[in-house]
Amino acid sequence: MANNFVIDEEFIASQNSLKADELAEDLEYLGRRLARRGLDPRSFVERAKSLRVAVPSWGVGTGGTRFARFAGAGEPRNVYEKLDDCAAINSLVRSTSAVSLHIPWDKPESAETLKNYATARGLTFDAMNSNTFQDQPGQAHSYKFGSLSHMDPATRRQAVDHNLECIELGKAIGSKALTVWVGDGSNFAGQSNFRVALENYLGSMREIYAAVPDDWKLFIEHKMFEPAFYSTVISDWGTNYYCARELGPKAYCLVDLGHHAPNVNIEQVVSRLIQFGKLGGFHFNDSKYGDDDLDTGSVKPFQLFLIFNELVDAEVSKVPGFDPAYMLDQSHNVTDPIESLMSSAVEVSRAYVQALLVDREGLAEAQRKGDALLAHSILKEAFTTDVSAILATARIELGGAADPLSCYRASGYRNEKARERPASSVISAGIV
Ligand code: PSV
Ligand code: MN
Repeated sequence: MANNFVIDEEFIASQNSLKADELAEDLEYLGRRLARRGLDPRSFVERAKSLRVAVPSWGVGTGGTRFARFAGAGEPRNVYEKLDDCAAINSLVRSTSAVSLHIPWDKPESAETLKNYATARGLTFDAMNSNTFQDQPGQAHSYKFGSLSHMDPATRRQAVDHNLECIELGKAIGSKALTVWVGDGSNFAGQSNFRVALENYLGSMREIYAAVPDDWKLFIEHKMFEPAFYSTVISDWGTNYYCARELGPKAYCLVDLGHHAPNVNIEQVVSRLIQFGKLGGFHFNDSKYGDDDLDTGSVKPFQLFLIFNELVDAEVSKVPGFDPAYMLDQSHNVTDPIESLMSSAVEVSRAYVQALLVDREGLAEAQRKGDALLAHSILKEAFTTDVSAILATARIELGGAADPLSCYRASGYRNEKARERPASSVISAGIV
């Protein structure tokens, strides 16, 4: 342990005491504001404490673009160091106790060792992610022209087997879901037969589905473009929904916020999937142009709020089977990934609590009367309420930081890791 610096609880508590007066003042003001509406901030603190969002193992390293990757100091060099960083994030924000792994990037030598390592740090494993969008050394068949939808049955077989391997590893480490995203598609009109490609994909997915344990979920990600730029096989939520329905009750649609055409009404997509009983979960991130993988809530916080407005609407309406999984999926090119993941997790909680503040009866009444502006202003009132004090209180009560960013910076964690983890000389590029 001497060579594995952690941000301990005593340090967090001492940092929190520096913020105590400020927080008490903010909470009192917010309490008075909410009391005018007959609301008690306490109940929102409890709700904030219950929200969980998983962090992606691949998000704790510095990301890159297809042009370059500018490595950061003290980056994790293996899955164990990634878990250390995930544990640091969770120690401060307390809403990210689950980690989503990507295989083979995170393939351990021993599943048991990995599981024990995570457990010792208060972490569990969220959805497993398979990777058939890259070739691995020594692989018999290339994914250059697709994987689960490939024209060659042997390539499809290999891609299916990889997913089965992910399920087996997931079972050993306590995961309960598999997320499948394929890069399959085409770059030229005529390159691929759309119908055949989807049939091939479904045939492969049926085999994967059959291996998914009954208490698991199978998440399917749609994505409009990239790396294929003319067409993708699972291009949109409609195709995704069709596939999830074809496969059966364990299959659900996963909405990655960056995977739609610009200006698509994602909150409505979310509502549709809720209504059709197929919303599996999210990969949260934000974007200006495409699948930018920017920090959640950094570009379009109102969109994030509107998505949570749909989620809370489903929660309070007790929609049967509604239980989406929340995950972050981001690429941090110019920030310390730990800082970005912490602030993104906080933004997810913020959107949730703001959505809880929506006067749902007032909204329904305004909708009945066709009062568009009143309906909109009810949403805006919730969205513009600063719930930071509720979020900070929830974190503190769970043992986390009043201000995760300042606490993290004061801890010197990154410098300690830079010392513990000398930079590797490997130059890597790529979206991940
Ligand atoms: C694809 O863009 C994606 O969103 C999928 O979730 C991948 O697994 C992930 O990014 C990692 O690059
Ligand atoms: Mn994703």
